[in-house]
Amino acid sequence: MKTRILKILRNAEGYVSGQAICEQLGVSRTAVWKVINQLKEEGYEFDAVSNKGYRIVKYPDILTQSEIESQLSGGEIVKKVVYYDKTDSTNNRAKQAAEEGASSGTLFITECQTGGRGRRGRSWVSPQGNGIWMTLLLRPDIRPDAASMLTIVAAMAVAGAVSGVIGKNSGYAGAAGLEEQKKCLIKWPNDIVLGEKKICGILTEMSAEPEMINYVAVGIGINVNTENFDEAIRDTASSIFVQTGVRVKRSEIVALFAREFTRYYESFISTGDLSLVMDDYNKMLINAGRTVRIENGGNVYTAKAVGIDRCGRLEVKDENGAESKVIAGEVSVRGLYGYV
Ligand code: BTX
Repeated sequence: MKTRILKILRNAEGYVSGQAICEQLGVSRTAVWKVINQLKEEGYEFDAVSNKGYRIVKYPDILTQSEIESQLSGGEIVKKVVYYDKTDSTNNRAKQAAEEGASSGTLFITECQTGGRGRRGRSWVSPQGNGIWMTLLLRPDIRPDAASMLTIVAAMAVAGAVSGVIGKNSGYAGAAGLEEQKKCLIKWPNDIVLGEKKICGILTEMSAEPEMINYVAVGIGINVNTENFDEAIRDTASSIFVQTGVRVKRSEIVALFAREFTRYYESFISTGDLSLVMDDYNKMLINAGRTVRIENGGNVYTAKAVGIDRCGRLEVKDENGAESKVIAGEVSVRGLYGYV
């Protein structure tokens, strides 16, 4: 009921009377009043005027189930949000819930991870209060070898959502003389970069039979309002706030991510590959047209990145114009002089 009341208030043009909420939801005045008090405790601020009703004047920067679900339309792939104040890793929560039968479209999200994981055993720094640490559980009807493309789909959705939210919020940031809006780009295959620094990483894990996927857990970590980074990652890591000077509400990014993900995911599922979305991806690809250094085991070479193909492989051209394709997971791609 909290989500439904929040949604009514959020979508209202002006004030909404307690009576109108009661009638719409078929609940008592006391029940509404209780929820409003709970929301106040969570940090929502109301303007309450007699004869008119309630209006939310300030939203807290929180990631609770009702804060996020009240911003979804119902048409998204994300159907349900499970929130934790703190957990070891949302990928662990998603995988455990998946084993216990949780449905596709459940999003696990937390304020703080104590054991955030990156790829290949690396760790992911996930402090309290300023980032988005979330995992989307999916049960797609695709071949297991196509699952890695979901990482590409998720990367596009994050880049689209971050660009969208910065764009929306920098309207007034621009007026305050802050830095111009920056576009969020992707470093192949799945690092999201802003101002050439990494603001997001994606860890996709899967449980499958030879011919069938049980589930995929797409874990996404986004540095949103982080101001300081550990010494070890300071050179490459950044946040939306550091890069743009704009503080955005994290739940807005999650809600827009859910919409963007749905759009790209549906295209992906309809063909089983990236043919309908690769042009969009290549427009967001920071490596495109740049020389990259490719490390494949002991074999290190440089080549110019062109773009991805419909399977998500990176097409590169060496100095003699010879083309080849790089497969994610086997190689490391860096810029010639640094991270990109
Ligand atoms: P990755 O292997 O590409 O990146 C890990 C590397 O990135 C680390 O070794 C470190 O150098 C750097 N790094 C660590 N923390 C951060 C950070 N906060 N910002 C920028 N750089 C950092 C990327 O792996 C996959 C990350 C997925 C994280 C999500 S969070 C929700 C979900 N739960 C979970 O445990 N992991 C995923």
